[in-house]
Amino acid sequence: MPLPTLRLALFATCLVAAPALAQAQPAASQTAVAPAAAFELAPLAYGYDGLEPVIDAQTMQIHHGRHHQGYVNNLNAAVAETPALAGKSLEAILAEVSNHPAAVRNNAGGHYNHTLFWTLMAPTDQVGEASDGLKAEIDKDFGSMAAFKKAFEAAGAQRFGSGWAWLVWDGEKLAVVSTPNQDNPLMDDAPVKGAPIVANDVWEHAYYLKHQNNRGSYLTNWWEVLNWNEASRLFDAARQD
Ligand code: MN3
Repeated sequence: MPLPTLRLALFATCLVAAPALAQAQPAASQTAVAPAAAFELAPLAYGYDGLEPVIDAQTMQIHHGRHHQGYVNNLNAAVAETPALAGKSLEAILAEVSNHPAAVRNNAGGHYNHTLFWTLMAPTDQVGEASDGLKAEIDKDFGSMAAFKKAFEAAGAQRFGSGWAWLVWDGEKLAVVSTPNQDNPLMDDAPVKGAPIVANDVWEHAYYLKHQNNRGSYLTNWWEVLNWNEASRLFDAARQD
């Protein structure tokens, strides 16, 4: 066999062998072919039992490992089917979400909201308290911390079915709002837009195992795990934008 032909034959052998190698190393193969912008589920900064007794470990495990993972998987599938979304950040997708199908809306919202939600909670001995700046703004816009909490709990309690309660900075003041399903204040068609400062998931899957049908019990106890350090950081960042 002339040398160039031999080289071609060897090259062809390598090509044929490549899929077998890939099968032998599925993890490496998946990494190599995954789209660069695929969204991923980040681990929690605390254990699944870290929010006990307010939120039980089994609820956290199912909520993070199954529900949130489901949003991530479905968002990646929706992005793969929508070339216009390729390479876009989550925030950029939310800012134009009214142009896209419900699968994009629900799963982009679900991924954003839950990613934020996990960071806005912490074990009770690590939650800190609202910064002086955030406290002053809450007093200014709601009258008192107690009045803010009451308004936030009411927004969560009045949301029928699934949805979220939010504290948002609209650029001039703080406001309490509620959104249905996985909608959020970053969406281009949100009735109230702004930077999320506090967010609470009020769908039953967030609390049902421990609090059953008593959403009010979940809402009033949830303050014990609200990560004020993170809420204060978000408020400072939003005011500087
Ligand atoms: Mn949820």
